[in-house]
Amino acid sequence: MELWYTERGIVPGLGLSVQVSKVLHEEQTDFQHLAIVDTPLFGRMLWLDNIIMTNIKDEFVYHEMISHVALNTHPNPKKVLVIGGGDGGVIREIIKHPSVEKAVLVEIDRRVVETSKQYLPEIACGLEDPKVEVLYEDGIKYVENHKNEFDIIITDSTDPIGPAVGLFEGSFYKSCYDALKEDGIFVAQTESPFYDEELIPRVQQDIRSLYPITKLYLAFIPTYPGGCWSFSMGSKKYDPETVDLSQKPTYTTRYYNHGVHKAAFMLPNFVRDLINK
Ligand code: AAT
Repeated sequence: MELWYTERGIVPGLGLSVQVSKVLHEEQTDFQHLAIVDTPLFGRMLWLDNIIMTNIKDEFVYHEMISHVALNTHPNPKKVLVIGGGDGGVIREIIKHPSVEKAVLVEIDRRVVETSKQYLPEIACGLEDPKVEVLYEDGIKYVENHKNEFDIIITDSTDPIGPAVGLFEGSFYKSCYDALKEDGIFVAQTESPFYDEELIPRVQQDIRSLYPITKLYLAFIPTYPGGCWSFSMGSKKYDPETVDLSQKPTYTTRYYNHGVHKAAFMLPNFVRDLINK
């Protein structure tokens, strides 16, 4: 008998099914349902509340693109904050940058970090680095209590349901703005431009009301609905499209390079229309 897991719910009317060869772990944490499964197509996968979070096969695209675009736009990022991202993939990319002295991960659900370390060491490997501090609390509260501290803030959050709803609200974006230094950069994963026509314009407007430079960029992520995924950026000083990347190394990346950095901001017309709404 074949076992299939289906992601459904974030896009009404759409199901995304993956064949599962083995269920390694399932539990109800204090915040969400967590599953680790092996699959023939994507290798090991992390699911939260029946939604695909990450997997061995395509995780590099998301984790590189949410991290390196901002880290290579800022001339000297030293202190970086990640909200969510308990699997550790974003942290692994951030600490590739030699300028980074400290990376703080604020994850609401301790069990995501613990199970990722146990079952997904390829992704979680950076979490033990001495530059990394892992805190278990609500990212919304954390940013409210920090001012003028970070060069970069990255929101690697679940979809806007459950504990992540507040991570897509104007008051959270304002707190992040205040937690950034005077030349800081904010990046968030902001869902599918094809399926989430309501969220992206709203987030763009919120960011535009705070930052002089507001951008949307895209990457191709096979296991997220639609395959085309968006990231929203607010920058106080540095423009990611005009930044000179020629002196920046590309580190050991499989998706990100300087051409992709610039190309990611070239938006199809239907996406341009969304951000100008
Ligand atoms: N690296 C890709 C994985 C994720 S998981 C996002 C994480 O955000 C989860 O571990 C969840 O527990 C955490 N989270 C949710 N709300 C909060 C909060 N308020 N404070 C801190 N952490 C939070 C992203 C997957 C994207 C899926 C797209 N379909």
